[in-house]
Amino acid sequence: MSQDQSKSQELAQNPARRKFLNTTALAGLSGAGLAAGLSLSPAATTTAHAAASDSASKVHLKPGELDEYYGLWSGGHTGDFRVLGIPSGRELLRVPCFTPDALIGWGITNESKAVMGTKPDGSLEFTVGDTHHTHASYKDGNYDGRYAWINDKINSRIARIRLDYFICDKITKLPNVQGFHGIFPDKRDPVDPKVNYTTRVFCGGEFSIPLPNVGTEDHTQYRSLFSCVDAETMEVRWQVLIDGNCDLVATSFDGKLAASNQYNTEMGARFEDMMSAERDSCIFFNIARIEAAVKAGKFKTYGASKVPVVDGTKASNKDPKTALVGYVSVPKNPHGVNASPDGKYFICAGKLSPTATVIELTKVLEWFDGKMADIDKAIVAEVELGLGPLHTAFDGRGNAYTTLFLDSQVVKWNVDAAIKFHAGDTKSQYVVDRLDVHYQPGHINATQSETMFADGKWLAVGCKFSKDRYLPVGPMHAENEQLIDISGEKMVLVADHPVRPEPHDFIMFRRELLSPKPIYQHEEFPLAVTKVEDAGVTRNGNKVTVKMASYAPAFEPREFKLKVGDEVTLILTNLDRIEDLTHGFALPDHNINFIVNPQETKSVTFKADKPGVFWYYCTHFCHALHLEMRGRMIVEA
Ligand code: CUK
Ligand code: CUA
Ligand code: CA
Repeated sequence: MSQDQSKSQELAQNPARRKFLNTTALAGLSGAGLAAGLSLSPAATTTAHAAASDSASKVHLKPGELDEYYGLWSGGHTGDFRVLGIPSGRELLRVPCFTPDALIGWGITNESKAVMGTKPDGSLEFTVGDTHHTHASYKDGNYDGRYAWINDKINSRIARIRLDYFICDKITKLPNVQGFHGIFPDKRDPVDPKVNYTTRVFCGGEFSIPLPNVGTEDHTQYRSLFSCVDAETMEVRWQVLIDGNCDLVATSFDGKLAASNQYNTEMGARFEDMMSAERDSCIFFNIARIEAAVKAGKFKTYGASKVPVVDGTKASNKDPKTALVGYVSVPKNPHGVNASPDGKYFICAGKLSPTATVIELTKVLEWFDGKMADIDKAIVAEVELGLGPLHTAFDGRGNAYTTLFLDSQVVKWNVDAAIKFHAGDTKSQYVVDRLDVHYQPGHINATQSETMFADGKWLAVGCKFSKDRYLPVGPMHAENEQLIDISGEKMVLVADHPVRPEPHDFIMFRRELLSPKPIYQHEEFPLAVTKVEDAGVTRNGNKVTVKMASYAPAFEPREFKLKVGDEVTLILTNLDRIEDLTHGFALPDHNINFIVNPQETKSVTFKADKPGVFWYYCTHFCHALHLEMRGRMIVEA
């Protein structure tokens, strides 16, 4: 064990040190220390290297071998959604949603612009995004392969990714909120036992704003809302006005509760104010009661939004028997909240407190039933783990794995042992293992961790700093996604995977849970050009429609004529039926580039604003005559 490790172990096991970060945090934050905390321990690096050799062969896939798990990753402020194979860590796909993408023509084709949202002049409303959390739809406590959702923190949008085609099909902007951060689908309906799958997605609003947002300076008037989006229609069903703010979100397996950690119960506008209280909250939403209140008309609306907003403030929810929400006290500026796969607990990571708080869900429900007067009695453990706990994953064998941002460690701890320790059994050794990671970890997840089928095989850790782990490429460093074998008692670091900055959250699940389609169906596309004979040009005044087909190695029509000033809508269907046979369509000097996958149809609309010959060509190497796959757009003056 390295010196660092034994020091943290001692800190973790010594209750007398419990509040030590609370008193030092302010001093640390104002200096450079806590912000990055980048002390590097050479001893720790050696330990990791030695242990890695045994498990390394499990990660190395032979050529042609497939990964056992899909990983769905957020892209952070690149605004995208990524698909990785695990355990290899290979990036397989990026799915654009909030930001344009030149490969597939996202933000260029009419169909993608309709999903992204446009201004009256037809240009995109937003071209930036900041994705943090991605989660997939559930059925019977496991992923069902229908959808994933991802948040855009900048513009408070939620995107849905269809997992049959791995494309974004809907984006919704949440009204009345700013800084939409945490997101989590429900896992079944709280009332209807037949609805054993996801029908809602919950969204936490992190920043508080005036309602309506009229630019008031007095921040004590600002409010945050918790939102519920319909998983199918993607419309916002309802919102809850709360005290404080929302950070991350978790949901119970019985569908009854959703929760969000709150770091700013102080409602401060500056960080000093946001960390002035010793405790903040984890806020619990009683989904059935909220929906009954909406049905009964007990709501308000704000501004232009028609979304019903119910009152979840403390003042209006004093009686547990009618309360829509309950506030459980949690120390201090908590960050991640995660649901244990046995369905019993939510675990809040303390961030500025070196603790994790374990909240028992049946006790929260007892409070809502009026059987327990003090909701804080739902806390069954509050144990020290180390410095800067952020997020927690599970192995399905009763252990939790929490990232310690400041300690640059992952700590493996046993939930039952922690509960015993909290109950007074000071001999209960809840810390099972510690592992140094490289460096400053944020999100963590284990294979199948957030399902009832957590399998305890792999743990991935999203390290925010990679420092010396890769060839230097200038001032910006790759981030370091580390893979850890958790099949044994001890954690074993097996691999570093560089990723483009900066992913936050991710999930990993068994590949059998997905069955993506190899080619598109024509029925998906109302504009499809279903056979070569349907290709051609029609004109209505200066509005021209070009119906085009691609089949290797040609486009049909091979050429078409326009007049300067024509407004052209070009519809392209890829008639090839061979899996993986993609064609591209690029048009010089008109800002047009997109691809069509087998049997897919896309369209673009543009102005023929200059005379000339413009060779449209296939960008995607498809055939021995790929370079010859081109045609002429002839624009006459
Ligand atoms: S937040 Cu990034 S490390 Cu947006 Cu999930 Cu915790
Ligand atoms: Cu079609 Cu290259
Ligand atoms: Ca706080």
